[in-house]
Amino acid sequence: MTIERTLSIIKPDAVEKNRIGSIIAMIEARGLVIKAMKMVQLTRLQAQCFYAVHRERPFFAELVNFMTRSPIVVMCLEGDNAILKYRELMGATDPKKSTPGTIRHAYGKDVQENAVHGSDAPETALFEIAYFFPGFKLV
Ligand code: FUP
Repeated sequence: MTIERTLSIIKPDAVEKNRIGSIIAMIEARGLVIKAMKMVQLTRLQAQCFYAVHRERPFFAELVNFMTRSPIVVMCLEGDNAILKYRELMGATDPKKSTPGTIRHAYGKDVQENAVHGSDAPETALFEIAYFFPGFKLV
């Protein structure tokens, strides 16, 4: 058993579609436990800093516009192998290539409006959890 924590975001598109509860139900059904949660609307600066790793990518400006257009729900999830388990539950970045049963297959539209975010590695999870929940126990 490797108990991990990971950061999950329900993105603006899914919040606008009133899917917060449906997505949380999928997360809980997968055995992941919500250890912290809040609903916030990101400023442009907050979105730019969170996605700083993508700042040179051609889609960066659009991504910041999208992530700031409506509130998001941010959660710290915990469970055995939580990082990979949640990535599998999210499905492929492009919802059209995602597997049935995944969150992005159910609620995503395209590579930008893909309903959810999840940390992709232990170091990323540490940074992302601390970014949204400063002072929170990280592991
Ligand atoms: P993922 O880890 O599955 O969220 O996907 P990536 O790390 O490849 O992409 C990071 C973010 O950039 C995702 F939220 C989706 C977004 N993105 C775009 O907005 N446009 C693109 O063409 C590709 C990715």
